[in-house]
Amino acid sequence: MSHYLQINGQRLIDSLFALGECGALEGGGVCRLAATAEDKAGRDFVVARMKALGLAIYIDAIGNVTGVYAGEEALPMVMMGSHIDTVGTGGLYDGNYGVMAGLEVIATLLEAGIRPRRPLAVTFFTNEEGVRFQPDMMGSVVFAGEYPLDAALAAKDLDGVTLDEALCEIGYKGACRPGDLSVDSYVELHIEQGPILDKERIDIGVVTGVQGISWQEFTLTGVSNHAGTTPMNMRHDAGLAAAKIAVYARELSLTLGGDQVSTAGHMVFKPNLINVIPNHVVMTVDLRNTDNETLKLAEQRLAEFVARTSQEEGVEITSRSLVRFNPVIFADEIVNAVEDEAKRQALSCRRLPSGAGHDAQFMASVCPAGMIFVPCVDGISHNVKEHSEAKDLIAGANVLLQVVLQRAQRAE
Ligand code: HGY
Ligand code: MN
Ligand code: MN
Repeated sequence: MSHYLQINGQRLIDSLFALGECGALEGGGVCRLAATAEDKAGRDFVVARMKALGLAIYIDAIGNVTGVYAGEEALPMVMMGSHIDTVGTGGLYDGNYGVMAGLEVIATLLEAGIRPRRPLAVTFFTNEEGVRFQPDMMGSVVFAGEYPLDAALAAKDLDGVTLDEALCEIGYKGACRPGDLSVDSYVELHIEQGPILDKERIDIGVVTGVQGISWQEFTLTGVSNHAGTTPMNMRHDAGLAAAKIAVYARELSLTLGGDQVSTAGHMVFKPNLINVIPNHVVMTVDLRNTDNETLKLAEQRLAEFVARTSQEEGVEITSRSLVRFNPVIFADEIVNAVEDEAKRQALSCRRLPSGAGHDAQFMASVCPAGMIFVPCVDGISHNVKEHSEAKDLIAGANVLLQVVLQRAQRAE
């Protein structure tokens, strides 16, 4: 009987639009940075939905929130989840979709009077995006015991506010110890955030793992001087040095090829004036690869280029690692279950790694974990134009429903 069970598609779509009201941007999109008032509004919205479903709610010391639908037996739970914080120019689906689809799965089971053997849970993790506080995937990396709670709570935003203060301010610094839940397996439903499924017209992405991520911050100090009177060979132009690093990062990825990608996403000049040679730049470089050895090679070559540039331009350059996560391979039992279920539902599917970081990459060290992707139009994400078709969102949620239900009926 449960194999013919389907989620309520319209209710899922409506819930995504309703959550999108929290931190809605003029003209579309969402800005719901971690532990801001907008994030609180989103958290309150989801917690209210969890309470309406009668879930037991656990909030831990890093602000992760888990709603649990009790099973027939007190066995380790099957967890669904993702995040509801967004980047500053976010869309309706990145993260939010996995959380709201998880609640929709539980609502569907409740309506059908189905209580699985194992408990089912939906979790949203704190600060997955890592935009306001670093590192990213902060809630899940702390939940997995791979990053110290105190260090995470001490992380400061650009205004010097700590995550600890921000969580207290929004009332989401919980009493539970992160990771204190007994989890059998974790399945995260997410939009692909890349172009492959959309371009190849494929319904379901069977995610094999997640790329390794290296985030570095560089601080460049040169000499500010007059833009008109300073001869070119007497300049110590921090802005030029930063631009050379950004261009080199791109060239490095093209040279290494394969899955290597690089992004210079943040660059702040001082004094940032049209007729003054910049003497101070803070910039970031995001390097990623599915292969750890190549990622290490990319980091090494970038470091060598930075040292050379510092020498050539007479600009002091210091670096700080903000994030360094190894690539992750998901558990065969979850990957195969996702693929089998997509095929059973006569959905086209293909295996692929995730280019974006996800909470699942840390849950993979807690229990067997995996992800289900659905297409997003033109592969656009981290952009207010992020969009996924309702039919794809509903198909993904129906695969999630069956995968987690099968896992939750297992005895051992
Ligand atoms: O950066 C990432 O890949 C994720 O969206 N935090
Ligand atoms: Mn995400
Ligand atoms: Mn994201």
